[in-house]
Amino acid sequence: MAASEGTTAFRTCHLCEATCGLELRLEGGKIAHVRGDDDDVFSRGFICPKGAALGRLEDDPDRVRWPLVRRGDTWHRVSWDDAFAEVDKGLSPILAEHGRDAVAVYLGNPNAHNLAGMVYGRVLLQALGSGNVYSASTVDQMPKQVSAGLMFGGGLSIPVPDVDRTDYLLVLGADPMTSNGSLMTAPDIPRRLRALRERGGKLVVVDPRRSKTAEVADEHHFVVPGTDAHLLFAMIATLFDEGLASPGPHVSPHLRGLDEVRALARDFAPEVVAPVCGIDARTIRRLARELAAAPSAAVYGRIGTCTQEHGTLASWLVDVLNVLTGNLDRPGGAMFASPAASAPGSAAEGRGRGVRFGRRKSRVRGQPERFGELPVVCLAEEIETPGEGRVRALVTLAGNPVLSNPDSARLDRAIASLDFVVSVDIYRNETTCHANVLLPAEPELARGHYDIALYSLAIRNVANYSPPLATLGPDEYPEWRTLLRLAAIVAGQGAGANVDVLDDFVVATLVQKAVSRTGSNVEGRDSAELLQALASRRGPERVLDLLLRTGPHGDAFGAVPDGLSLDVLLAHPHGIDLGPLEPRLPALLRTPSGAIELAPEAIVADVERLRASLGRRRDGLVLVGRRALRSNNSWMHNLPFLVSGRSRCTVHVSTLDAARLGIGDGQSVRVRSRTGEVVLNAEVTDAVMPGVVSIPHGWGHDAPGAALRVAAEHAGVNSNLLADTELFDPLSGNAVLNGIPVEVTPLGARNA
Ligand SMILES: Nc1nc2c(c(=O)[nH]1)N[C@H]1C(S)=C(S)[C@@H](COP(=O)(O)OP(=O)(O)OC[C@H]3O[C@@H](n4cnc5c(=O)[nH]c(N)nc54)[C@H](O)[C@@H]3O)O[C@H]1N2
Ligand SMILES: Nc1nc2c(c(=O)[nH]1)N[C@H]1C(S)=C(S)[C@@H](COP(=O)(O)OP(=O)(O)OC[C@H]3O[C@@H](n4cnc5c(=O)[nH]c(N)nc54)[C@H](O)[C@@H]3O)O[C@H]1N2
Ligand code: SF4
Ligand SMILES: [Mo]
Repeated sequence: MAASEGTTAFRTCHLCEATCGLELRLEGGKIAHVRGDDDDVFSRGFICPKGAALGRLEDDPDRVRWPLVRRGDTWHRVSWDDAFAEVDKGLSPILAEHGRDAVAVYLGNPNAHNLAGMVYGRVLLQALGSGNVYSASTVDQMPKQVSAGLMFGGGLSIPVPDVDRTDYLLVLGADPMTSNGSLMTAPDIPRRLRALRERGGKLVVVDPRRSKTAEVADEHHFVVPGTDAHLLFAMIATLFDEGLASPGPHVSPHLRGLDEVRALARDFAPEVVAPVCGIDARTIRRLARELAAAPSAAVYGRIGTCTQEHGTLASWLVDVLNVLTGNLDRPGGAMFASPAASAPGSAAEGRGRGVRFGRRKSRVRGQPERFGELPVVCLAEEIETPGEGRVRALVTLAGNPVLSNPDSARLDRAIASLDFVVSVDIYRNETTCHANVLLPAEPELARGHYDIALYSLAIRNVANYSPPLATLGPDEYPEWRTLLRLAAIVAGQGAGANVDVLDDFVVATLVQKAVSRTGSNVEGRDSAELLQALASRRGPERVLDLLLRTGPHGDAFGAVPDGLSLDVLLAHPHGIDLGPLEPRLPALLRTPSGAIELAPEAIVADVERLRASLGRRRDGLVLVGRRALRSNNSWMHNLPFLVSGRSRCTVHVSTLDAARLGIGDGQSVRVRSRTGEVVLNAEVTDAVMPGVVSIPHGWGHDAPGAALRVAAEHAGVNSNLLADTELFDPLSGNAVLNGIPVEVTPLGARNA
């Protein structure tokens, strides 16, 4: 249903994980005004400045509107057919001569917010068959995926805090008041946190910065970056010491490894941990007791607990604490969503193959693959190091690794040295300026939207589909078709393959899987009948319809009369609320044992590293990040509406350190790490812990080849010049982006 002039339409915001409903005023095919949709079943009118900027993002004159081919430093507009022919010419000889691994792929964050990326990104990866798959996951949540995978058997079996019903929320390393939540889809976090406190609940934040979330909390504790695992272990030790560890009748029968955790925790007594993490032993004990005593409680960790040297251990201990306080999988605790669009249940409910890592290893460093991808800390060396299997070409899909990945100066040089780069992106930015061929996505309004990924991490079960509100212009080509054409090219079918045939094949394969899976709601059905029922659609919508209908709330193609389908969602433009989260154990488990693995072997083996760090005291400064409400990683800095005002790309220095180093507020300073240095202005503040400095990521928009006029005027510096590919969490391969040793020098000071 295309909207006509001067109409109101509703659409889920795709810009962050909160999935807010937007009410759009459309005029002349453009977004004239955006406000929060009061009737959205999930967000009830909430909106943030990014959502409000959706129209400006669509109309940004710097957005890439047609395919571009680069020859040297000049860019040429070409037709779509010529662009794909160019890709074929670039990639096919490399594949033929050097094999599949010679072409790497980097998937950026917006793929998780985009139907095309969710459905067809995987098809492209399969067609390519390269071992060199990288994504923003290893500068983000990989530690949580690894810990959840080992504990529950699935990399997306991640418990989310039941914010609306909990009595006690302990937040570590997350600032949802700014980020609007992550691995926790919960639109309007400000209201939800307010409601928590109004019903007598308590909010405690552990963060080396007094974040926006810390400001609205009952309690905030500074923590030394990278020591959350120590702190959590000490809380666990307290629970055991005081006889408070009590997983509850619902979870206890499905638990393995409790005694092992008890034994491991012995080395982490609060008194031992206190000087390491910077939180005194009495407070640690009290927090543990409060968690145990609360009628319901949830522990939640995010970027700060993931992108650090003990990321997997910290992510694991968050859920161990949820288990030990009886809060896993119960209302008000940490629960699992039941997403409407998901693959049908596996054969033996409550048991599975679990997760296995390291089926292949990176060529240079021998880093194991996890969930089919290698850590981005390995990407530059795989490009630079000569020999069999070297990466010679790169496909970037909605990613900006030159700003978002560690040691970015080196990565920038490495990408520039490649034989061929093709990028699918909406901007010519710091990364995509290296592309030989740059393929734009269609305008957001010209495509449908459904958050397949984010609803699997939502604090309520919700389903909301947004149909396209505009038709494609003559130069516009849908991203899903682009992904399939790239898949055809790397599969050796040439630039002119018939995408519709490929798409039919993709759907037929998925249908076949659904009907042959034991326990699915269409088990044993005739796949031709199902395909027929889906036949009125194609592309992502057809796949979505299938996932909805075979999902846990689905209509099973008629077998469940009130069940969901895409048609049902179309009749509900404000979404369908499927209710609060419900307990899902033990059916959700996919571990080989059929139990929750509280002490997985790989994780237990890494505890030794944590124990060894107990004696360590940092003397110098360490760098952490931060986000700002009006930013979205690296890519929304080209909208005046979002970047106006004071520069946000400053380094926060504590009052104590500033006095010691002779740094004044607003003074220019140099921040140096092992890998690089940046020069920027200091903000002297009590909101950051002594010993810690903070710089936001996603800035540094001064690349000569980029075409971001507004961002270039607000360039800032790239904090990832300071991040080090040698610093990573060994269990997940995730980069350490918080807790990087740095030196800070006021500029002009005589003694550096
Ligand atoms: N130091 C430090 N570094 C960090 C972080 C940190 O906290 N500190 N955070 C990390 C995290 S959590 C993440 S997720 C990563 C993000 O890392 P990346 O995903 O590599 O970077 P983004 O800045 O999200 O870039 C997204 C790209 O997608 C493009 N894009 C937007 N919409 C579309 C679309 O619809 N289609 C296509 N094809 N392209 C689109 C944008 O133009 C942009 O180029 O950064 C990480 N880097
Ligand atoms: N406005 C805005 N919203 C966003 C994004 C954005 O760029 N801007 N990015 C989106 C993306 S991709 C993601 S992944 C999410 C991230 O969502 P969040 O995790 O909520 O993001 P941050 O605001 O970076 O919060 C991380 C916090 O961890 C703290 N921290 C750093 N090191 C440590 C540590 O060692 N221990 C502890 N306990 N805390 C530490 C930092 O000070 C910071 O306050 O946000 C999403 N939403
Ligand atoms: S909070 Fe996220 S989903 Fe909601 S309007 Fe802002 S950017 Fe969009
Ligand atoms: Mo992220």
